[in-house]
Amino acid sequence: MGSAPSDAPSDPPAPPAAPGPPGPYVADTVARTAKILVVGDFGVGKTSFIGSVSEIRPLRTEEPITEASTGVDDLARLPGKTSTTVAMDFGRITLNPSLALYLFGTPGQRRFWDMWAGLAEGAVGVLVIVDSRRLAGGFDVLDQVETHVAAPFAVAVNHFPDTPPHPHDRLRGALDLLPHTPIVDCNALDRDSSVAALVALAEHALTVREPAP
Ligand SMILES: Nc1nc2c(ncn2[C@@H]2O[C@H](COP(=O)(O)OP(=O)(O)OP(=O)(O)O)[C@@H](O)[C@H]2O)c(=O)[nH]1
Ligand SMILES: [Mg+2]
Repeated sequence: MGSAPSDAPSDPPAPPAAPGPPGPYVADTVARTAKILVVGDFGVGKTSFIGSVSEIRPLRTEEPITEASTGVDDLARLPGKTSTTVAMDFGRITLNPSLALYLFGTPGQRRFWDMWAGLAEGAVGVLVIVDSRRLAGGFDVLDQVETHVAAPFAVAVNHFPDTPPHPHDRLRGALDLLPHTPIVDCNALDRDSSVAALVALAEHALTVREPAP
């Protein structure tokens, strides 16, 4: 006749799951999570940055660049760029066994900058990425962040191969940054340097929230 029901008392217990690399679920050791906003001008490397650090397959909203971009978005230094973020990027990184960061990336085209304030809701820190070849674009981005986002920020200079490194004191002056605002160099395509930028931001955000006695 029929076979025994699968939940019969004689069924052996399932073996424990083998430990492995971070999967889709947050590790049991994680006690705190924090939301981080990743912002920057058009094509500075936000999507690349989140893609290189995320331990889960990042959520992307890439669409082909259309003629509406002509004369508006600076594609001169981005010959291989054929798509752009139209809503957001999302990724996750477990920074240490007890802390995971949720990364929300903004769209870079200026007609989408109104979305930033909504995406920033609940963020504890903002990573402002600037393109080492187009520093001037960072000025408007910082203005937008200071006006519409109430969270501490750090600046990550995404270093493209055809530019010399910028001394941080000159950069601080050029972008009119406060003395305590962290500046870090990174390569958005390189995981280690991108993680280092997030660590600098996390440390800064914690210092601002919990100032030393
Ligand atoms: N060589 C080099 N190329 C980079 C680096 N970061 C990004 N790129 C390239 O620059 C282009 C733009 O990168 P994206 O990550 O799409 O930039 P984005 O800021 O997300 O762009 P939008 O969403 O359109 O604003 C891509 O072709 C990347 O491969 C970098 O550090 N070095
Ligand atoms: Mg993007």
